[in-house]
Amino acid sequence: MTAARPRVWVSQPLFDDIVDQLAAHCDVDAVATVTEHTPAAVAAALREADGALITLNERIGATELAAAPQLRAIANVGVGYNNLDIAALDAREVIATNTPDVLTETTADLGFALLMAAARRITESERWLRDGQWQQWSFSTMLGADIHGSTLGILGMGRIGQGIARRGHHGFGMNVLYHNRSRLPEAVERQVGARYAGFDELLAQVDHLVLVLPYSAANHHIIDAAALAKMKPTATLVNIARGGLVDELALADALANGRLAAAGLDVYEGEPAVRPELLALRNVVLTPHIGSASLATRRAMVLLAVDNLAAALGVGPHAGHPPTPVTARKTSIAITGTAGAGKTATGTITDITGAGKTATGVITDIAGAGKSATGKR
Ligand code: 8YV
Repeated sequence: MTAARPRVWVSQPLFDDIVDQLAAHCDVDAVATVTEHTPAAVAAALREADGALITLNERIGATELAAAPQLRAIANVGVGYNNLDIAALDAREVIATNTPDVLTETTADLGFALLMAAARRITESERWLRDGQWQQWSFSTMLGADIHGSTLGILGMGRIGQGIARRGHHGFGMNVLYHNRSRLPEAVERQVGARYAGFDELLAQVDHLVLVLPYSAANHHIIDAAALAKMKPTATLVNIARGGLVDELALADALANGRLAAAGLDVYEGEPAVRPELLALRNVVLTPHIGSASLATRRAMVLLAVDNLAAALGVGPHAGHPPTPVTARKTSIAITGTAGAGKTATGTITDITGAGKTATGVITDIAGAGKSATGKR
């Protein structure tokens, strides 16, 4: 039965004035200091919770769900949600939400900042200067690689990838190539000024490669020694997505041995721990997972997560309609397209957790006059 006031757990200190909005509808248990929660602590915190507002630090899978019988909603503060086992959440019909869109431009900015810092050796130069090594101006000090007019590669062409492409094409006159699971519509390619390339072509052609694809087990270490060997030795690699995409030891080896010129990393496989092999290198710029870390954007992320959580729990102004869900919770939907033979239809889903999205769904139970159905995104 639905509790009158849902109980929610907030896993980290966020912005109190925004999180406090939940208290209008929910009983809130908010963690007051930055905490590294063990899986057992997450499970314990969720034991009596109806919902949770969490960050990428907290992992939720079948074990945590088994300990959380009342749990109905997880609002992830972040666009990436590889900390969540979506299949396990779907199986329990727990709604999960993320925070896309609001962080797109800020994260694309950071990607470009890392690219420029790495290719033009900004942080390396600064360390050298502060160390008192600038004794005399010399023509060959800190020679780097150009950004303008070079070839930019983007692996993963979602919203942030497109933001990087726009910056590269329109701002720096770059020749932009991208590789993605699916090709963008030609009109979008034209708008962002990018051309589709195969994975190997992308690796071989580009002067700078930015990783912006979501992490999954299938693309673990997609940039490994073999991929790095296909890149130009003068190239720059930037990772603003997830650490697990890159074999960091292979990357450190390539950077140390002149097989790759430079790298800019915001994410790490074992973060917050950073491999000593990377820390020892002068030609890698390292930032502590700050892709979305502008004050305005982090506030917008928390606001969206709060809206999502309340809505998924059936309270607040968007009750029942979380703005940005990632799970395909079964619900009653209206298909405005045409239902075809075999109960398969393509249509616009107008009333599901992903409202307004166009979807292809397999209808499993037609409820009325070919218009209302139960289906899956
Ligand atoms: C977040 C991120 O700050 O959105 C993401 O996927 O990696 C960052 O922007 C982080 O997820 C906080 O939970």
